[in-house]
Amino acid sequence: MERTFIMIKPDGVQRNLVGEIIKRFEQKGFTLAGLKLMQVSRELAEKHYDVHKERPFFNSLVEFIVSSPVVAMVWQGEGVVASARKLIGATDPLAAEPGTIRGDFGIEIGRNIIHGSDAIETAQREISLWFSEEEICSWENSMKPWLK
Ligand code: FUP
Repeated sequence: MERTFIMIKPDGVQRNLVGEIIKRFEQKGFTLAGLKLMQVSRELAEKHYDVHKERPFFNSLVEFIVSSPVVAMVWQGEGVVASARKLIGATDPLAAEPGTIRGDFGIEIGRNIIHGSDAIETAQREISLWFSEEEICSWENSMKPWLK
């Protein structure tokens, strides 16, 4: 079963967009497999954004992620990694299409509301970084036929 890691960033949580964002993933037909509100440690934020550690925005990005609670989630379903990226929209909210989460709710690249894994391998790395195995529900014996 394909899975992706989604994080509602501090701005999305503070702006009360948690329900709206979860609703969009639910309505699309994906299945929630893990969910927690958490205050992120600097160590976790730095590991998560390790790929950007040489970029000029790295420090401000880490500061932002640790500044206030985030909602970490695992969503699963057929094609969920690429589909979540479409639901989320372009990195820069001003460039993101209306109808996407960033296109509908954001303006600033440094306050772009939500993170979603960019590839299947990245999703696996991020899920194991943020969640223990016990925190993820498999749904194996409870799948309804209309959920993929
Ligand atoms: P995305 O995969 O769309 O979240 O985008 P990236 O992995 O390229 O960037 C990760 C985060 O770095 C973005 F969500 C916001 C931040 N960022 C900036 O603040 N400035 C930039 O120029 C690029 C990214």
